[in-house]
Amino acid sequence: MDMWYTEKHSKNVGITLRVTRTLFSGKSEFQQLDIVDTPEYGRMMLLDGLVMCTERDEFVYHDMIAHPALFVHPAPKQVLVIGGGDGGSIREIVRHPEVELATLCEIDGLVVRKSVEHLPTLAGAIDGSHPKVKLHIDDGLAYIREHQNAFDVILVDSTDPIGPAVGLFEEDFYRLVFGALKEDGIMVAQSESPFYHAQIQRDMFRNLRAVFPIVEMYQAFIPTYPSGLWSFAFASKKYHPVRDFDRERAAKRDFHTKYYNEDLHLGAFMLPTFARENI
Ligand code: AG3
Repeated sequence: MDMWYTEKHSKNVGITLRVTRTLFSGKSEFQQLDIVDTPEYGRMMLLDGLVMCTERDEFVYHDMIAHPALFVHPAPKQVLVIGGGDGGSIREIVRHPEVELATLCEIDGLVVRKSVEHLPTLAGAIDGSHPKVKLHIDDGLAYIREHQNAFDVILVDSTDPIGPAVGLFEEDFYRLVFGALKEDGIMVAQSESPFYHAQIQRDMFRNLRAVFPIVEMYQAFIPTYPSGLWSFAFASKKYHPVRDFDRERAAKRDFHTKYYNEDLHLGAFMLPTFARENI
């Protein structure tokens, strides 16, 4: 049988992938979770029908959500990920030798369990065995309310602002993140597609600017996400992502990154005009 899955990106456009096998399909108390195998992109995770990651292109997203902030902050010791239950962000964070503890706060325990079972290349660091990783199955808002002034870097690895992630795009949440960061802390949040999600970006960056003194957007090319042009918000108390970037330190990193490098770090903050105008 010929099986294909389509995620609609707008009323009239979508992405369609051939699917060979369903590894898991089920509903948690928060959302529908599906993990399927595809010949072109390897295993793929969907939440409520939206592509979260594929084995073939997740390196772009996870390099880019993690490394820019971790190479700008001079001493990222305590790092928190909100969301990111597939483990890809944590996998990249623990490669930084300065990191002492990487905490994952994911609302949906099913996502973590099924990622460990079916997405081992992503979830290897969240299977409970990594000495630098702590797992909390909890609501991100509740967690940071209890952990103020605790983190050097916070990554918000959320879904689109529908379902359980709505609150992660609001000003009240950014105020809590600001408080959960130490006095020179940095937050990075995935910030949707500049091509398809202009209004979400406008609202999100307005909310961020109401809280953080430094707010910039950067981009990455992610083939399986709407339009392929994806973005991240860099919100910071002290360090600017370009002016305070230590190019030498990034160039001397002792681990391989398939997407991120010290030149791309700077290039990613250079935006096309239409994207700049969204924020
Ligand atoms: N989080 C960002 C997913 C947004 C994709 N949106 C979509 N397909 N409509 C991905 C989680 C990876 N750790």
